[in-house]
Amino acid sequence: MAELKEARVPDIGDDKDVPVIEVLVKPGDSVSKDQGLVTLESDKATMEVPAPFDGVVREVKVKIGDELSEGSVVALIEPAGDAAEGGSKPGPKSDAKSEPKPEPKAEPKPEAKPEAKPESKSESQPPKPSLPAMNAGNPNSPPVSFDAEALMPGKVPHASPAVRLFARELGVDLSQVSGSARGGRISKEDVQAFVKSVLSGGGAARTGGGGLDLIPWPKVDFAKFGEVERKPLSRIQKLSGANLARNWAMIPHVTQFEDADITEMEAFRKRLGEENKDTKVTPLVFLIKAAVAGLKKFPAFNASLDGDELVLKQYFNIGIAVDTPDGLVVPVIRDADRKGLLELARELGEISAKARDKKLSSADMQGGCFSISSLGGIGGTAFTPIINAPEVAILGVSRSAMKPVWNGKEFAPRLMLPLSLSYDHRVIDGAAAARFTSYLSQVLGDLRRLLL
Ligand code: CAO
Repeated sequence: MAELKEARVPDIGDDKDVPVIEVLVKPGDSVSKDQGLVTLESDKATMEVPAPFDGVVREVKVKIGDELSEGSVVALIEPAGDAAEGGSKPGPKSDAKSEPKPEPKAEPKPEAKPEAKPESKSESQPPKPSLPAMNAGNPNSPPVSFDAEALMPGKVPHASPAVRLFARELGVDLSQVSGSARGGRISKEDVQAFVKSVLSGGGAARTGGGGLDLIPWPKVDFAKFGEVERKPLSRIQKLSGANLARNWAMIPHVTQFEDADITEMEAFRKRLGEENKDTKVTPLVFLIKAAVAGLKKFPAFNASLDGDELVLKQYFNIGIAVDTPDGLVVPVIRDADRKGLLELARELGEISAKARDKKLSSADMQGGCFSISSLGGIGGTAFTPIINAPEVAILGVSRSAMKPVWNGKEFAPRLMLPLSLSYDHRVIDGAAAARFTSYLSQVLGDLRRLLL
């Protein structure tokens, strides 16, 4: 066997520890130069790491979920003939977390973020030459990348460049295919299943309501009716908009409402705030604690759908929706079950500040199990939050208010907190949702229940 050479992650700009979301090759596969080996997805872009030369894959060094940075070794490839000029020799360290190559770069750095490609247009056109093709044999060449800016609902189905190419070859319109991979992403298997279903006659049923046969978005010349100003959406708005639209369209949402009596909790919160003047203790930290207790008691709420399986998580990471001037972001508080109220309050302050200063990394927003969207500081009596896929439920919190509550003898003034739990009805039944919100209400009404 000829000497094996490493395929490494090329220059991917400022991104670090970017998760692998797809492994596109396996040992024994023949690959040609620039063919995608794995797909990486940061919060900003999806990109394929290309093979630096023609050859046969002998070993794949990474798996889905590994986090890679520039220089990480992706695979060992046996080069085919002379085409191997661009390969580098295997080094002693070749795990997924291996750090960038030591040798200084002789050439000036290529553009860190390649220009966005309008994927929607390319769907029906032959594939354009990829960026690595312009930089033949250089393992530092930028990966094939399409900018997440282009991910607008209705325009671009969520799929990697390799899957897009595969679909184009089969003449499949990706907007007709449902994605079963992480976050609704369309995999090669989804395209194959779609083709099979069409060939067996199942596809015809789609026009009878199986797909989203939507009429086009209304095109209106608003200026005809009065003065207007045009303002581009921020990057965060585009990204979160695409995610929200997909989640709203794909998840059968139901929202369960409940009021929690937080009169005693509020008195305790105020005491805690007075004793810890340097820490802002808001009702949200109690909600995080109550949510964790709920997830422990009702494990289906701490789950994700993966095809025909439910992935039940044994960790308790809570996403918090944070409103920023540029749009909505959801940083994650990790291991919330192991943190006390004050620690949670401090961490909440830190991540909110980081979010508003645009300093959140993609790692800060990953790994969530369940999200809380609190509008309580602003107002409102109830709302229907959209589930943050692949989570299966989200808790909306509105503003607490003093209300007369019948205690069996008389109406007593109680501080009531409105809760709105949206859940994925494929995973959670209405009865389970009602039990979950009742439990949250009991815990918030009597915090001693957290000790049970
Ligand atoms: N009822 C009454 N008062 C509440 C409350 C509630 N449910 N929740 C918070 N408050 C109070 C707080 O105690 C605080 O009062 P003081 O200023 O007197 O201390 C005030 O409202 C402001 O709280 P806050 O918003 O700064 O802090 P928080 O911990 O409640 O929330 C954060 C933090 C980051 C979640 C919040 O600032 C935020 O961004 N919320 C918006 C989330 C959002 O946009 N969700 C919608 C998603 S769908 O589009």
